[in-house]
Amino acid sequence: AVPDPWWKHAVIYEIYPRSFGDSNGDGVGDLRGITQHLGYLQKLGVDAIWIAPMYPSPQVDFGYDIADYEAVDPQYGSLADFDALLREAGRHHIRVILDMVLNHTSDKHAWFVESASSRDNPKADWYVWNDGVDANAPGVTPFQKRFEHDGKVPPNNWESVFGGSAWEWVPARRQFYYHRFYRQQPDLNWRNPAVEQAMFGAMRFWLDRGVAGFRLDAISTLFEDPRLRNDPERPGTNAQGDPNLQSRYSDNLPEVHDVIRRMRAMVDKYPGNRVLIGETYTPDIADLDKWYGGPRHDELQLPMDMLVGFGAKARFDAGWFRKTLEDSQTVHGQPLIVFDNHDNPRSIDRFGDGRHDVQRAKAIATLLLTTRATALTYYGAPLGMTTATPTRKEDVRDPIGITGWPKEKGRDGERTPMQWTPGAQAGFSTNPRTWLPVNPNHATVNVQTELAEPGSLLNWYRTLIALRRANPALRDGAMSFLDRADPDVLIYRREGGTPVTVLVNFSGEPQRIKAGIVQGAVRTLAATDPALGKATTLDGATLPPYAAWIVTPS
Ligand code: TEU
Repeated sequence: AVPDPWWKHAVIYEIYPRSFGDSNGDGVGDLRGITQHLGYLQKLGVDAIWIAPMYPSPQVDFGYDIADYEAVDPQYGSLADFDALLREAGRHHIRVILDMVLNHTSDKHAWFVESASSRDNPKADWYVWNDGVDANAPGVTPFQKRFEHDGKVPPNNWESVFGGSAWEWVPARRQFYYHRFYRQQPDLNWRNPAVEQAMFGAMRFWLDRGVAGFRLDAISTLFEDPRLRNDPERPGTNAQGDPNLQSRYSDNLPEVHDVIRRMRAMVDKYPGNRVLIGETYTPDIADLDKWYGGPRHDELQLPMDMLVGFGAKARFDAGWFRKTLEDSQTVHGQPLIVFDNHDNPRSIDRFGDGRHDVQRAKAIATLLLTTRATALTYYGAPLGMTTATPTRKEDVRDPIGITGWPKEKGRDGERTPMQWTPGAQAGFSTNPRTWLPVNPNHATVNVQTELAEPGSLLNWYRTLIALRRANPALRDGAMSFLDRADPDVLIYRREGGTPVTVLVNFSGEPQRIKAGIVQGAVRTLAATDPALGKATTLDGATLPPYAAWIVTPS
């Protein structure tokens, strides 16, 4: 039989390269800093790292504004450093996944500089240009009028995800260009086949070097509504309300799926099961399923399921997780679940109550690593690093926080330096001036201290990852929920030669397990409370507050 592709069982670890390890003492993380810490990642049990963009960039959006897709930003190192990282990662049995930003480039990319220079240059049609409309034309909204230039306003009311109009005026062309994100991130025109060719070429550049695949940034918004219809206006604001719900007419258009199918065919020509992961914030599971290609299954292998961990109603609740995890099993492919990334406050804070945060984080880790899903984690999450949101405007680095202060404080809080030791700069850098301040809680929340504490969150992650690797049911088995009405305790069974049952108490009270849920004698594979390990049956056993318990028939 053909063995399952590696990504089906993987633990994937997102690295924000500015914040992981600083090898040259400039206060900013770099590629060698990642290479130096591969031993730690191997010990944790990570199968692959996804590195957020490390290409040359003006760093307006910290790398998500790319100025050259086929090189490394000098502040992160060189192409030789990248090749060394790839080689060393291989020695540690860790694959490397890169971030690919296809929706837009930096406004400093040579393509855009050329495109913006005139209406008739060779790249004139590589971005989304528009003449705009007369400021006095019928139907022009007050929002559009705020962006008037020489009697022209943007062609519609579309808003940038990061605020303001999504259209920016360029005097040299006397036209507007479209930017879904910052104005320094002009959208590429994917209706021009030359754009697809160039971007696929960039992907091949890295595939040829040996990367294991890509995480596709903002993939649902490659195409815009050709009719440029206005988004619905909301009183007091312009069109959009929810930054994670894409604009009404320009999200998930059929054209993007054609691109992905061609991309998948290209990637599949490479040996070694290269993988396409999508940043797919979707409103519901049916929408998510489209990203797999539905029953044809010819698009992304791993679109991210953002519903379990980031859904609008996500809360620390057995019912919420039972419902969304059950939904995640209905897609035409392997689910990929995620609780943490570089765009959202850390899950330990979102799901914590301020008093039992580490216990609750262990429950979340249990879901991440023992349900039937590929697991995506984020640097610092296994330590319980917390969100350190700036409290003063002058400390903010993320432009969202700079322009939106004090309403928006930006994403710096979830991007602070990795906490390796209790020492200076948490062992991240020798330079006291790190690009974001080191969280003072590194005195206790750090790799060195937690490795030495048997009950630490980090050691719970290590236990779960090791178990997931070694146990066929946890690695691969089908999942079904037991006692589906219980409001406090989540119980699920993973099938296999020897089945495994996982129990998680989501309440702050002890919970007695109902008789007959799991019959027969059991043996503990792992438990957050060592006392549970002594039990030989689940009948009548009691789960302490927030406990997680993993058993198998004895
Ligand atoms: O994010 C895309 C995205 O959907 C954002 O709107 C995200 O929801 C927002 O950052 C939350 O505050 C990706 C990257 O993950 C993000 O870091 C980039 O800023 C963005 O694309 C533009 O490239």
